[in-house]
Amino acid sequence: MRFSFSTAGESHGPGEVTIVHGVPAGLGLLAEDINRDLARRQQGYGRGGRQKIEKDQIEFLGGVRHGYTLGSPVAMLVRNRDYANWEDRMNPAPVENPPEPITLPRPGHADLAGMQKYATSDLRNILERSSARETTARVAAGGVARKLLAEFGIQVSSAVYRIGGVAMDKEEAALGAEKSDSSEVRCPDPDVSERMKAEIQAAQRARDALGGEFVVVAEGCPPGLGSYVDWRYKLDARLAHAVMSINAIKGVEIGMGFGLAQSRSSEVQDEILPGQERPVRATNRLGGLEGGMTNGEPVVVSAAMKPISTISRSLRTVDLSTGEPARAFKERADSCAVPAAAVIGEAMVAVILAEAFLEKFGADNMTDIRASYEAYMQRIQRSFGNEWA
Ligand code: EPS
Repeated sequence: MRFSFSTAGESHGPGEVTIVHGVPAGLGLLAEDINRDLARRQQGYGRGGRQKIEKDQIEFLGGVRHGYTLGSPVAMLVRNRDYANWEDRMNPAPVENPPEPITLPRPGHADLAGMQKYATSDLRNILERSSARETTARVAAGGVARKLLAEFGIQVSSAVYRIGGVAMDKEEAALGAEKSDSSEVRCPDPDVSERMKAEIQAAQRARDALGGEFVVVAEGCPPGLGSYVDWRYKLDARLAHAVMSINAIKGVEIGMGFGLAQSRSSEVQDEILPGQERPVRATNRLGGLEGGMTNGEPVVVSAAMKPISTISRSLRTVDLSTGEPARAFKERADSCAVPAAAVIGEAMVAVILAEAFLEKFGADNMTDIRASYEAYMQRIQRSFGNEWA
């Protein structure tokens, strides 16, 4: 079965559920492997009060025995601690005194189109699932993917290079991505980090919110993940889909992305040089992807996140119970979640790379996958010729 995952759960409901399919048997997997990333997602300057309530940790419900995967679906649960405060409002069972419906949709959120689409007059029925709380479950899936990739020396990291008007060079941020865990805004440059924090403080004082840009880097990918032979296999397109699906993301770039459009071809293509083990590139402007396949250089994907749409300085809307002009619904919210989005970006990139890796080397168990991977790596090291015959 193809490596993939699905999630279930509402923001203030009992919990967030992840089921990961297509995980080979024999992969070492501990709750700590997943919890580390869940904790990284909860960090970041500019988060609201909710992160003080939650301490995300998974319980395995299936697919793992004595620290190793079984080849069956891996099911994980993160309980929402905040549910204790929302039991009446979010109880799966009918309650005696249901809360008043919320009828003031927020511009920029899923509220209005969601209410129209799902035929409800209470926008809580929409916001609970469209909330970015769901990304907890995605990061749990990313943790499984990351564990598989690490077995083959593939490491995924991220950095924030823009928050509002404060930015650093994207390439420099990508090179320093491994250092970004020590910054409260996931920015590898300490001076820029401080300026980003000040920018967030200024937005908070104005009762507003900020977006930004982050870059995800995957090092150690073998050449040939993904394929040009069919549009559905193209890895750049699959990465863009996965990263664009993260809440509030409005743009995705591969390598220099839109910047490539401004230059001549000779300034853009990554020239091929003889390497020690196999050919390498003089530069990596195309973000490690050519023809929809990895080329062995680091995979570099970046994304732009719009500012969060729940702000206490609320914007104009229409009260759907009266049709009259009104001010949008306000709820406790973050003022900046770009650092968290970067960790979620890592998870989505890891999931797509794991899917493509298993397409190439896939089997039911880690022993056979290792053999297939090693045979491929040996072949591309020793040969440039036609081996079809
Ligand atoms: C979110 C609103 C806030 C955020 C939430 C995403 O939730 P609450 O209304 O409970 O304060 O904290 O993010 C998380 C809970 C999380 O774990 O990231 C939204 O509307 O998207």
